[in-house]
Amino acid sequence: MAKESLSAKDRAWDAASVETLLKAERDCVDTCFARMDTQSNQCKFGTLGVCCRICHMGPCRITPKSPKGVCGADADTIVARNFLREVVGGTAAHSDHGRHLVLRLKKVAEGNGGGYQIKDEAALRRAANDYNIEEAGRTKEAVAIDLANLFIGEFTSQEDPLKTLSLAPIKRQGMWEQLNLKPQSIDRMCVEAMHRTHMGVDHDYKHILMHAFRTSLADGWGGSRVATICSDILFGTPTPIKAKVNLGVLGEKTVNIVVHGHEPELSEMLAVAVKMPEIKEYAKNVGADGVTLAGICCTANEILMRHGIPVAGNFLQQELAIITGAVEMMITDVQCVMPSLPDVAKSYHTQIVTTSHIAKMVGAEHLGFDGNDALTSAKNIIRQAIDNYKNRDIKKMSIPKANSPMIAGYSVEAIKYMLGGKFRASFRPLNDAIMQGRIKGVVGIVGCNNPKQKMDHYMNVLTKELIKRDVLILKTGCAAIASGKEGAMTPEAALEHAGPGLREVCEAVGIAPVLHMGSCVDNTRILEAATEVVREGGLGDDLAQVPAVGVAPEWMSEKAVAIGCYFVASGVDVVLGHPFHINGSENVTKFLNEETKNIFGGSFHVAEDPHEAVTKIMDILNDAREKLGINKKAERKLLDMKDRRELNV
Ligand code: SF4
Ligand code: MSK
Repeated sequence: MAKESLSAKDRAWDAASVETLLKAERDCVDTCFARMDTQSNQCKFGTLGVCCRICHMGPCRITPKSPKGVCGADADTIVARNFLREVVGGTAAHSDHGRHLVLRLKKVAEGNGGGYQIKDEAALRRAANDYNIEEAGRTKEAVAIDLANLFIGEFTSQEDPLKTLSLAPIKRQGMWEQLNLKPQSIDRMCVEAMHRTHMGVDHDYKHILMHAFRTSLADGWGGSRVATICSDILFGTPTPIKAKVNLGVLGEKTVNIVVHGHEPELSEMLAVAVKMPEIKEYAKNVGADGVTLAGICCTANEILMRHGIPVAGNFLQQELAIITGAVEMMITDVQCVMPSLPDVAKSYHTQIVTTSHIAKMVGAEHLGFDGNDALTSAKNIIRQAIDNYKNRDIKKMSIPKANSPMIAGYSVEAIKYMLGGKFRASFRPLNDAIMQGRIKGVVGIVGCNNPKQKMDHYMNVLTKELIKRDVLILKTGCAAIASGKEGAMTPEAALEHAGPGLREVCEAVGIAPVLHMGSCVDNTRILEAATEVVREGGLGDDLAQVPAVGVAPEWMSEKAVAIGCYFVASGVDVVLGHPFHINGSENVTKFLNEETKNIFGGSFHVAEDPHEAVTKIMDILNDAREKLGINKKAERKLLDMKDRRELNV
């Protein structure tokens, strides 16, 4: 029997979404929230992870009465195999995104960039140095070709371990070596994982799960990291930038184009094209005041971070954006795009457009994006959207007012600069603040939202409670957008909500207590920041020692599973707002939620209530502080001459 329908207020946290959900009901439009009700009796075998359809003697389902599949596989093997396949899905998605950018970088360096350029030469030279590529005295193109070739090797190498692993703290690299956990290459890890999980290959659940961690490292210290590096080189390393977020960013009298997905190549060009006089003129000719380009999900985050393009919403708002009746075109690329969009759009005038050769939808128009002539492609797509403005039905239009200001653009470089200025850019002030107890630790809150939970509620309650307790928050993906909507991403928010220590630091540096670090692949920026903290000194020599925790409160995607695994394999504890599909195996659950702590220094934890998560997180941070011997608030004392003489320095 379907669950009783929830009210709009029970489904969503922010006013704009509640308002638009009510409009969806009035317009009789089906959304993922309503479909969640019809799916409320979700398969318990799937939930427990004990359904196996890997071979055609099955599908087999494990129950107390039938504890083994036809081949003899037990719950441990089946649950572990299903888990590994999820990690492969996430790793493949992030890494294929990275691959596209590597190939683009190579083309640009070879002079066939299709309108793209090396926008951030400093980022290129920094990366070259990180990988020991000679750069002094060489042209940027020559350096970029070497870097792109090295990155291609990260996907294809057969024997050598990933070179990107060398960006991790030395101690962690040694641990991976000892555990035989260094991935040979991204593609090999994914292929090997699919082989291992084929019928009749790897049956030892721990052995399978260790490969899940190895595969995830090929994501976090491979494909995702490479994606972020290439994006920074091609499109610029983000610096703090102001923008607005929520459905209220859509214009009443402008042509509204919403980009949605993950890859930044097309959206970067759209961001350039909408500013061109010929496009503005074209929009005027159809009676519009101009073009509003806005984003959903991580394509939004990419162009937000570099151009300050407004964000219309996060994952669960993709259908709602169309339901405003004000969107002329939604341009999708890859990942997190609901196949329901063309159906929703049938009730309005919105054109749904797919652009990636790997992602099409029945009911959507495919306008293949030609990366080799990107600006022309971008302009053609925008013109088609403008042509659709005449079909907007004002009677069906209702744009919520709600939108909030936010500051985004916190790359690691930008944070260093904020902390130390141009000449002394470093993480030292952050390390000092953590050591002195003004900041208790750093928590990365990442991932999606999910109609199983009230949208954004857990993320925002958790964020508020943690900043109150002097915890600095780093955010990416849809979690970052949730905080933006909540108004937590402005320096003023620090004054209002942060604890006294965190407030003091935020005021001195001029940052918000919640920092937007980018898209889902940019979770690697969080690891990069944690690595900088280790390098700076005073907080241990490995990521596992830093008072830091990762949280995925409302996650839904396989990418989140891969991200969680590479955080844990890097030594960082990860709190999940709802469990993986693993509870059908006590052994797998115990391994992931307990035993990994002894192997990596970090493990998974589940807290279905945000307040329970706060307690868990503070315990983990305090435990780390205790072990470092910094768990007392040091009094800051101004030294007089006598004190200085006694210090004998
Ligand atoms: Fe069943 Fe084994 Fe085939 Fe899975 S691999 S479907 S458990 S017979
Ligand atoms: S977009 S993976 S819903 S965070 Fe990166 Fe949001 Fe999750 Fe997609």
